[in-house]
Amino acid sequence: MNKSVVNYQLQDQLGIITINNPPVNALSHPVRAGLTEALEQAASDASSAVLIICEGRTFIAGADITEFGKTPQPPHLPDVIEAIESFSKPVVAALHGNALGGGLEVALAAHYRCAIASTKLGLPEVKLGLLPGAGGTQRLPRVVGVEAALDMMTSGAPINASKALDLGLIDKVLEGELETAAIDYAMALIAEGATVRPTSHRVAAVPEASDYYDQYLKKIERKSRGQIAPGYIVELVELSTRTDITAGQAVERERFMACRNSPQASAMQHVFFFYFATSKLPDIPSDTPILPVESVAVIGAGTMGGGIAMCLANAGVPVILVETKQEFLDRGMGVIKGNYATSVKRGRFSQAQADSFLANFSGTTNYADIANVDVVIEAVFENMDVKKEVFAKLDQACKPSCILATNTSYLDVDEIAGATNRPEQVIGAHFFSPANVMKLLEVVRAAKTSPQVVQTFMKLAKKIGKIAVAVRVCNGFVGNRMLKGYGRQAQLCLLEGASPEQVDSAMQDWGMAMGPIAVGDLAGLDIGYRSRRDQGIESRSVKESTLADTLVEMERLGQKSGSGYYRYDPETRQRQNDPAVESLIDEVAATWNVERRELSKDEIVERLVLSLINEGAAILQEGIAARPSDIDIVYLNGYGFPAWRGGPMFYADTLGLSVVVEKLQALQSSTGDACWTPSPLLIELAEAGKPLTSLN
Ligand code: 3H9
Repeated sequence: MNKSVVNYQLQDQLGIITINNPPVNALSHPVRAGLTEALEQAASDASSAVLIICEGRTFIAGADITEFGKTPQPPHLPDVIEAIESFSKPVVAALHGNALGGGLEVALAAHYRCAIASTKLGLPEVKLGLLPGAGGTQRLPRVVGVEAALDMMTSGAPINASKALDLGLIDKVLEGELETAAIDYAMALIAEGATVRPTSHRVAAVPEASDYYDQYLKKIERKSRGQIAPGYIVELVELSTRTDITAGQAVERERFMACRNSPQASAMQHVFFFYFATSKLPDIPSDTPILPVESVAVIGAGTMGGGIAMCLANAGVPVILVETKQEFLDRGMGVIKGNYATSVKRGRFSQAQADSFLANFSGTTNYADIANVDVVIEAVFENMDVKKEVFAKLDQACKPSCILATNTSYLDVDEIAGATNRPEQVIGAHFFSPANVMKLLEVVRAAKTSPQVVQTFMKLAKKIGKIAVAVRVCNGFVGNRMLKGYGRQAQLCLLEGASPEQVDSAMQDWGMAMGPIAVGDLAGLDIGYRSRRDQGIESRSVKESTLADTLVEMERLGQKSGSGYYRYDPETRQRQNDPAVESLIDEVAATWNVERRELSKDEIVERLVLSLINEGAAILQEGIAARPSDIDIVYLNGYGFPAWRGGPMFYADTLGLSVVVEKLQALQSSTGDACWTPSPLLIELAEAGKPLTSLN
């Protein structure tokens, strides 16, 4: 047996199998081999039961992603899992950290399961374009029932230990230190004379409604649009209720292989693999010392500031909220308290947790009170003069080692840093709204930001649960800069003949979470309107923003005012097409001498997606993003790009860069629009026959 990754010892009557395969005890080949050998040893010794437990920060977090795409070496995971389930003595799995994917499948084959309270349990394979391939689709419904199994597997979202206990996924929540509590539990089972309890012998109840599975597919239609794995999962769960595990697993294997060999799985695994790379910056050594962050001040208690403060407080970081007047502070705190109350009502947090988060808040209207904080995150109005004034004051008020971060979605962070005497301590932080929900964070490295400050902020971002992508300064950074061209094409498609509904459904059917026109209505059309005026662009002076300017001036601001590009039902908020907008589009098109015509779905998709790709390539060439995968991570986590297409840069490779260049050139010659000039990087790579992902 490979002693270093799997160890076996007999302690009293208990055989203890300990897995130690940092960082996340993934089921690499030596772990599978070690587990098999340990079971063989336990089969013939004096043990009465076996405990499977992990060292380090987590139980098994799944199959080993570094083995993806390689020829699997025996023993294969389904065989190891079968050996656990058919073991002649009771097997107990003790979980902590994350029991995910193959890890939870191992636990499902054990006869008894216990977990410490902070454990997360899940089958996230669907996020990798896969389905649980080691019996999970057949065992989970037998343990938790059809509905909960479907929810867990089609969403990929983990559940916590208390929910797992309610569902019967674990038998006990352990208190105290993991190993001691797990051994006590296993010894108690031995003392009770507990017997083996193979999961495969259990039967999942058949749902009463005859159209149950059709209804379920309908329910998940929007979230799983375009993906193949969720449909297979539903089919396999249904199978688990009417067949034995051997037959069920045979079909599971076939479906797993179909998923594994699909382009979707390659795309999603590409994203997954490079997701871990985003926190590693090519030019900053990973051992760069980081600065201590014991407390943070957030300037501005509005929607953004409040959301950012909640992320910090939830991660246990004391936060001082700073406002100009007590009444603004009170209002901000009121909203925060309301948000926590809603979360408690929805079961996201317990009252005790919410209370402990709230205890991390304090407030002030006096900058002198933040003299000793380690980090300040400014979240005031998006206006350069206001921000510069705040930064000059912060520079005076805060200790020299304090990091000063500005939350901005497009402003020049170098200019803001220039308002201080410590530009090396200034960094940008583009949070996405709502900040306490959205995971993406663009960390903007200004010209003089020190590596230590960048590293510290990236670590802080991870601590507060963000997916942080480091970017450089330019208007709109990565995400919004690319969005500008994408949004422009959407507007031009409207003028040239498409309706809002046609543009939105083309993009949604292609896989985007929402169409661009509906996103505009959701965000509020006044935001773009204000930003254009801030940039000195006169209302209705630009072809592609004339329609939006006109709508705002008609007080059609989007969902919040009940109408924008669409009308919204005041009760249901359901959107309806509005003939008045159709006529308005005709008028605007006539003003700009645009002849309206029929646009196909394909044309709409091609123009919008190609504009993302071309701008993304320009961003790479300018060094605004360090890697193509960073751009993909931004688009998947902040802009609703379909994960199964891998992100705009990965998708460009699947089209082939020479095809991309040809299409751009064709658009350029048919429209004469400079936006279609192919980025030199695309031409260079296409000529060399290399994909964008070769730059990762
Ligand atoms: C599966 O199981 C399929 C089966 O059904 C098929 C059966 C046939 N393997 O995120 P972190 C590394 S599919 C290898 O910063 P955290 C990661 O690269 C799999 N390595 O930590 C990083 O390395 P480094 C289903 C892995 O504490 C380090 O761990 N499983 C794996 O914030 C730390 O990562 C999943 O989808 C892996 N599977 O979060 C779980 N996972 O330090 C995926 C991580 O060198 N993993 N690493 O950069 C996660 O969600 C998070 O990593 C986890 C820990 C929540 C576990």
